[in-house]
Amino acid sequence: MPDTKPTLLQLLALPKVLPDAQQRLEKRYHCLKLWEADDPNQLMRDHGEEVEVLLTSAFHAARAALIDQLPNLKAICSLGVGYDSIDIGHAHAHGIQVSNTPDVLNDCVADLTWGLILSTLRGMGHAERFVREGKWESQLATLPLGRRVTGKRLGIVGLGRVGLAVAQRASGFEMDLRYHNRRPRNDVAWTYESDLLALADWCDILVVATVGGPETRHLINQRVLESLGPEGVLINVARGSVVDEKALIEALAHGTIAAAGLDVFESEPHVPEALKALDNVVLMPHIASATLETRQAMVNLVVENAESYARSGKVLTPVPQAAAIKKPG
Ligand code: 8YV
Repeated sequence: MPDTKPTLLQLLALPKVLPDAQQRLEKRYHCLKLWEADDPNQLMRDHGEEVEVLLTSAFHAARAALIDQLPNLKAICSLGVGYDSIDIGHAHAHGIQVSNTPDVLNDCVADLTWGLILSTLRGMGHAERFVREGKWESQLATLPLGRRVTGKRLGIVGLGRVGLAVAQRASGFEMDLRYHNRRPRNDVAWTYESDLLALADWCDILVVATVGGPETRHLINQRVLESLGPEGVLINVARGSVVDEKALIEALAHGTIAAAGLDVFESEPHVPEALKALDNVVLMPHIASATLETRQAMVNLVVENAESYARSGKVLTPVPQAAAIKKPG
């Protein structure tokens, strides 16, 4: 019997956290595995026209040039909540549905954010290296004191799903909290600050949890860092592009701000040597959602989106159309 299943182009192997995830895809689709092809370009030329669904991730992207190689594409299913690497406007303009994996990672990203807050203020990374390097016995007096976490003022840039989960965890630390968004939320009691510079000036710890993409590029610039000030701490779990990395390195090196905790970088996986050389920054390899439970939920949701499209012609968790018309600035 001929294979009448629709064709799904997979840009990545699904993380091996759910044993039946790939089988579930193959039950519904004829799967083209781009990473296994000897000549990926040839595969695209030979089979591009057949592809109805594209499975990608926040890392593997789906730019306009790729979308244009797939003239019969109807749906993009992306693993990850961020869609800044997907040309949403282009996809929607061509009637292509786009789905991401929202919500299932909020808790783990928020947990890691607090891990970064704690390890940055308490100097835990530095102290851990100190023990491993055998310095405890002889050089304890040289270990700098950390900063108290409890009772600090917390500013959140981007009180979306992740920002909210970060905020909810602040009460245990008796923190006063304000946030900056494109517009105030009417479902929270925290103070809205329409002026990002004023928020940075007010807070001790500035957490960046906003979306990536052109509209937030270098939102955290030299002026924001100056407002945060020499006692201030920056935490970024959003996208590297949101922070002007050059300005941040300068600010950390010259004491314009006290410290930073970063899970994301401008040119991942490249981390500038100048950042690695600084002791007042905690560096993580983009692991905020990297727990077994959350990755299982993310893989399950990306497969559910593909299954839902095969069943009903509709993805389950679409990226809203409005995401395409956000204006820069
Ligand atoms: C993942 C992320 O590491 O969801 C996102 O947008 O940045 C991370 O949770 C990544 O998406 C894995 O594909």
